[in-house]
Amino acid sequence: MRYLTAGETHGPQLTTIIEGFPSNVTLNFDELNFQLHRRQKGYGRGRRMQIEKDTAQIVGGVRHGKTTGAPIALVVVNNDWKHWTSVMGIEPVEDDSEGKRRVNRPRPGHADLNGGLKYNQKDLRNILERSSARETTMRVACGGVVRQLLAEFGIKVAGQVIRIGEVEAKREELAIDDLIRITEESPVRVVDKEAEAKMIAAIDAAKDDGDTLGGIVEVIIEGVPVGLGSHVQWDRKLDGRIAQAVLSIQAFKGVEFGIGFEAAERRGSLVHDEIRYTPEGGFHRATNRAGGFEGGMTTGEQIVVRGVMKPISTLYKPLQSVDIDTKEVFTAQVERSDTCAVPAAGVIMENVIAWEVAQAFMEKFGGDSLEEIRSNLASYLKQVENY
Ligand code: EPS
Repeated sequence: MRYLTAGETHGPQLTTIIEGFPSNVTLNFDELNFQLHRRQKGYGRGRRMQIEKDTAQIVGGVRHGKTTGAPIALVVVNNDWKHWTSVMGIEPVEDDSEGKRRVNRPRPGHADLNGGLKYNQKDLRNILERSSARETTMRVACGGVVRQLLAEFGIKVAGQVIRIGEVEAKREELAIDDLIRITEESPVRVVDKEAEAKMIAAIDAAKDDGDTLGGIVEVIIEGVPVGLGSHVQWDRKLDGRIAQAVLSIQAFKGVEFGIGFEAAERRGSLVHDEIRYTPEGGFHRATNRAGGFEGGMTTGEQIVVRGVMKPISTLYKPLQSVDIDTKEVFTAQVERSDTCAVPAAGVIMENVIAWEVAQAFMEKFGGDSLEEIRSNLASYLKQVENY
């Protein structure tokens, strides 16, 4: 399975094509749009999210509610486009140098300057329009499709925010369904109510100061069979592929599995998970410090991934930059933006990880139809059971 996305943040629409998705999966459109809706929520977002009401139009690969095995094409229209038709028009213009909301003072931390130099663009808008996290709408749409395949096999995905700025949420052991329910009701997607209030206050304070906040998000996937991914080749290690997917989310700077970076401080005896066996449960681990992976393969325990998001780089009280025309010192350009997008980034992280797991699932159990995958999985599970 693979997908690509296209489209600019203030262009007419965002587009994606999913290739290799099996036939005979019933697609629930509300469930797909629910993922898009979740991504738009979250305390700390700017005014743009009041303009957009993201809804996916399915324009290929689905007939009478079911996938046919053909590429699935999805489109999300940008409502804001109507305010940007002259700035972002596709037709040639006589003079493209003036008056088109040109960006010439790159924002520190953004793709602006590197992209401008690399693509030889003197209007940095040509970089920011595509580097914008608006693009994640389509990655979440892809997640919204593959989650429905995973759900057919009892695989569940949850996420929670565990830090915003200096505020850390207290951890609680929860059943995955409770985690999903509680975080869905929280404006910052946390379980800990005390931390929730402090996070909201911290976002308000950053906003008042013209500043931004980052944080840490945790994603859990439950119900994954043992043996997705492989130790035999570097690019088949599924934890490595998930890490790449997480770091490809705009503003993400770090990723860890299970106890993650803490493993550096502990002795091996307090890092590795002892192996157990029961006739009913088969092989399993006594703990899950590895976060669901050994040798680049799933262990069958929960996949536990954390990602670190830096604060958004568009600051209303901007840092110093250099004008690309005059080379003189100026403050960076101010574009409308969010104060904190960590809760939304959590939804994005859930969905990009769901994609990687679904892709590895398809590699292992292959099949062009849902029925074929079911029979491949059943025969593998029997092999594991009789091992
Ligand atoms: C973004 C800037 C803001 C965000 C945007 C990402 O958009 P605008 O420039 O239109 O105000 O709202 O996020 C989205 C539009 C979205 O759908 O998440 C940026 O520069 O990355």
